Amino acid sequence: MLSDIHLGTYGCHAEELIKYLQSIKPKTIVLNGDIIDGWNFSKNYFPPSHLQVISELMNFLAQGTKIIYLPGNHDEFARKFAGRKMGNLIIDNKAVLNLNNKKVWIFHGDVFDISMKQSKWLAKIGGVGYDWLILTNRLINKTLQKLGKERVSLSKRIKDSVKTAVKFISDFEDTAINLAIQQNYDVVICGHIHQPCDKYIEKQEGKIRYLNSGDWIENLTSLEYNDGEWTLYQYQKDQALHQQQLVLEKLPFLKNKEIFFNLTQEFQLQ
Ligand SMILES: [Mn+2]
Repeated sequence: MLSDIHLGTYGCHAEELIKYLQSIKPKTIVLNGDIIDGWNFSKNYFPPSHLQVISELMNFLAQGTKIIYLPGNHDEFARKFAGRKMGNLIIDNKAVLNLNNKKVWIFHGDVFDISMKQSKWLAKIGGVGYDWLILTNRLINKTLQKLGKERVSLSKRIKDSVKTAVKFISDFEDTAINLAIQQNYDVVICGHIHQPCDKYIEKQEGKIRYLNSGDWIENLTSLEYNDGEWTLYQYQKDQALHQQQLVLEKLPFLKNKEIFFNLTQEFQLQ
């Protein structure tokens, strides 16, 4: 189970992920959201290593691995295909699995994140960069001043939200845990908050195991299910894989010019 890969952003550790993907032989892969970062797609940053991650996933599909793709908020365009199946690929909003007589509930988790939904534009600006934000802020304030209105501070709002990040994480986990207990699940698995986790919680109302697959920007983690056991994989602790050489795809990725040539050569266009 992988989540929050954020292909198409500078932060994504695609090369490490390729090594990891080449080292595993899964029967099923759950992609739990924010796999491709659509918000940043317009920046046109998509290096060969990022393409190869998609290629590796396609190889898995071709070899018979089932992929359950649960889109997140950064790849929400794919949510339009929820409930669709294409060979071994399933796209949906959530997955409910029965593993070893345990009811497992899997979803990305941005559904809890109402504050971000309300200020999605603010989160997007945050992704573009702080400098740009300050410049925009200055411009807005100049305009506001001209109109005789009070100044606003967008950057402060973002800083404040960083301060509350710790609270945000525990709120997120609590919400997921309480809901999952209420709905009689044994295990609940999320992504979204980029905070890998594996913990058992016991409350009066019931008990639950909360898992989070982390991300491939900072933590480089995944969740593995083998012989009835969930474990948290951490690339940073995997010395064997660190030493392994990166095997890049034998097929060279085509430049735009070559793609155009291949496309047009039979048609004698010119
Ligand atoms: Mn997310």
